Amino acid sequence: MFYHDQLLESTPLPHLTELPPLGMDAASLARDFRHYYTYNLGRDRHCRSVHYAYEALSLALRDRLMERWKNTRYAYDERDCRRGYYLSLEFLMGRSLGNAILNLETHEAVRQGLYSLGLRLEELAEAEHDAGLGNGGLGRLAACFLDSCATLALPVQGYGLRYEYGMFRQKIVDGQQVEEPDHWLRAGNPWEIERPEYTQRVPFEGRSEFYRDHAGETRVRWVDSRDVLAVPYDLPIPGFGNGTVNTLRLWKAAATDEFNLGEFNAGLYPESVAAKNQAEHISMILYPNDASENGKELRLRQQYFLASASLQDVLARWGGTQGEDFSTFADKNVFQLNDTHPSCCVPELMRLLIDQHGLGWDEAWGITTRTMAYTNHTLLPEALEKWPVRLFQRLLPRPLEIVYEINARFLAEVARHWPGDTERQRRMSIIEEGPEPMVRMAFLALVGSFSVNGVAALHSRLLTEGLFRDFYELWPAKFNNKTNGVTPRRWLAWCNPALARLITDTVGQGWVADLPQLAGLAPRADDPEFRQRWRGVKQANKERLAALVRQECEVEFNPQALFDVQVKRIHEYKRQLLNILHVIHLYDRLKRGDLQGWTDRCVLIGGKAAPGYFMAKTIIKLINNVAHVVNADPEVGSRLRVAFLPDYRVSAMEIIAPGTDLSEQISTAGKEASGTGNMKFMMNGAVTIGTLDGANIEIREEVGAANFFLFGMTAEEVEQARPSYDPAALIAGNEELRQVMRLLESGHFNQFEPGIFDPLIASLHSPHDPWLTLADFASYVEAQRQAAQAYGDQEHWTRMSILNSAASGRFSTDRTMQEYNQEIWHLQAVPAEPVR
Ligand code: 26Q
Repeated sequence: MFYHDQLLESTPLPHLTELPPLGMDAASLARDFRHYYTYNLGRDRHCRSVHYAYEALSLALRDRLMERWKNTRYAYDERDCRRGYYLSLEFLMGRSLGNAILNLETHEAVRQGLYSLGLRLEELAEAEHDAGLGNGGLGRLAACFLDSCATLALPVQGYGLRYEYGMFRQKIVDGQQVEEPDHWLRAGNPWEIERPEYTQRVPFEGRSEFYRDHAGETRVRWVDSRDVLAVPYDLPIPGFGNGTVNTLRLWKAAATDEFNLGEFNAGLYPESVAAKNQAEHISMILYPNDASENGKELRLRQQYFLASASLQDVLARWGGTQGEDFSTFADKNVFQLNDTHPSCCVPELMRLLIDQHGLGWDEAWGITTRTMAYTNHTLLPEALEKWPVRLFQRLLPRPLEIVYEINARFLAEVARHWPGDTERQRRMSIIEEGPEPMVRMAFLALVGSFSVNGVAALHSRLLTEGLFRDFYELWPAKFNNKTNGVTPRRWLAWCNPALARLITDTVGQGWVADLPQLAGLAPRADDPEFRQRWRGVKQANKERLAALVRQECEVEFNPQALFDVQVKRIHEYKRQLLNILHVIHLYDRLKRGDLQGWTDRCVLIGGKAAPGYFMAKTIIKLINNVAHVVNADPEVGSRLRVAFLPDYRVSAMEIIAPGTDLSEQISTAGKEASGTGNMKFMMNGAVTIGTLDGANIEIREEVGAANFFLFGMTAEEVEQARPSYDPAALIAGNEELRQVMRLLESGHFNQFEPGIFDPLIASLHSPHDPWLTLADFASYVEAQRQAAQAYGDQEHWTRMSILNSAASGRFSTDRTMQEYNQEIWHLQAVPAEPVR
């Protein structure tokens, strides 16, 4: 019995929750602000902490969201519409205040209301701690998807975990990454609503047993399990200007009462509290690894916890209206799995339907494979999730039985399709045989889904040719592409208000919810007066970025110089190392006095390394050491500046993207599934220097080859070159590269730290370097030369900048979500009642 289980004795009157709409004007907002500040937070004019002002404003705005939230729920319920669920272990939401203001279209009223109180919105907005519940691309994509679904009025709900600790905070100490815990909830979170009345119960461990039910049927149940409670916290997801507010439901793990009672009464108080802790650990921390974390029990617990709690939640709602009739369940529900992380959903939906609701295998399998859809985000073999069968067996005995049964039936189908081809059965089996048998989660997701998609055209094609080739031959119609995007609300309208104003003055305001309208900017690229205004905006944004760099890195960036930026997770395949080799080359040129066609340049690199990823951490150290040497050299002066920005995160990108001239997208071709930072930069008028990888290819197609600095091998060339890759010959054949390697190997950047860069040097020399870093050096340097030259002609550069922004219309997640909806989900938009 919980406190929320006790019900009112009488049925409340309908008007219990009937209220007049809240005012959206400055005076109403200021009044509610004062109300919250005074009565709810208990602060007065003596309190100078900006946090409480932020909180009071957030609560006032949350009220405005709340009435739209309720209307949206009612609209969905009344229409009894088909619904989508986006399941993800990560939602990298960043800050919510600005997003709420933008999407409620109440910026001006808020600004004025605060002004009447002597407060400044920017200052309050910056007091909000980022919700860093994700590693990088995959997590941020989930957040952008939710924004677009709400804007399109699609009935889509997010399901995730409410990590107590988000992505670690990165400090740089002596040039090295130091991780600090991100206790983001310490100051409370005004954006979440706890809903304990929808708590679910998730089993672990124990065993399964047969029994006979009332009708004499043999059935299976999971017994002696150790259960953990899943308590939901809901976050509002406002659409842009349309009155829709969707939901992101995040689960927190809590111990059941048994933990508190059983052992406690037996006099085992410490043991009882320890068990309680173990249960609550499940939602304690986000794994900070953006390639898979192999074999970590807690991670598998998290994944199953999300899958089970979310599916039970959906089934409970279903039961509330349909009882035990599942005949239309698959017509009314669709689950999109964000990579394999939630792929326990496949056996879990089977288990719930069969064990809890008494369906037969075939009916349950029909429902599962008509409701599950899987998105793949990587081709890197080391990032493909596999779990030891032994661990699966101990933690999830009943789901494992179901996985075995799914596999047996699937392999029978393979055998029918390719009679006698046992090699193919071995290759395609969900269970990888060997000394330590493994569950292949990608195959599990694929077999259990009706749709499998990659995240950019190249990536989707490579999936069907490589990793999933056998499956593509078996089920070609399952495979499709959905090129990623980013939300133009956060990534242009909010983060770049000056450019947004200029764009609206030029093409009208429709672009915010219809990004292809940016194409209307293109003709203006030839207008010198327009170019001057565009340049003025970029200049101001570069000053804002320079201020951030000054504050965080203590490095002075000259806003007249070319701002050359690479921000993303640190990974060998993303080749931050290639970037820094180019920086060393520029430094070498300056030392040699080679100033021919020189363009002053400020290089900014930022990103987090997984705490256990030694090479990535060494790359961070090298960037910092090179920055130190270059910035301190009087011969270099202001011609070249280098900075490593600590703690790269969503709110930092909101300042970085608008202030960037040149966007570095330089991964080894065939390795970056899509990339989404590339799109944020493009939208904000940066020009890309990049390889033919991921969505870069589509970016270049949209903007035209003349407005993109292309270099490097294609994905096919990379695979052809691999066997004969010869770094020694590349070094010997390129004087500039020889000088760079000489400087690096002489210890010039580690004078008092002998040998620390040896592992990086060795990887560059290795013929087995998986990323073929040196193969693209010459063409990279050449493309950089062209970029520098282009920047030297400011009229020409500004033209390219405008054309990039103008051509970015395709990279809105509004387009991406429309494609998911038309080709996978088939949901009807349900416009919300306007709040009058
Ligand atoms: C898996 C198992 C255990 C622990 C951690 C993980 C894990 C966590 C995060 C594995 C992978 C990730 C994140 C992957 C990711 O961000 N991929 C990126 O997804 C973007 C959105 O589709 C693409 O644009 C990027 O190209 C891709 O690298």
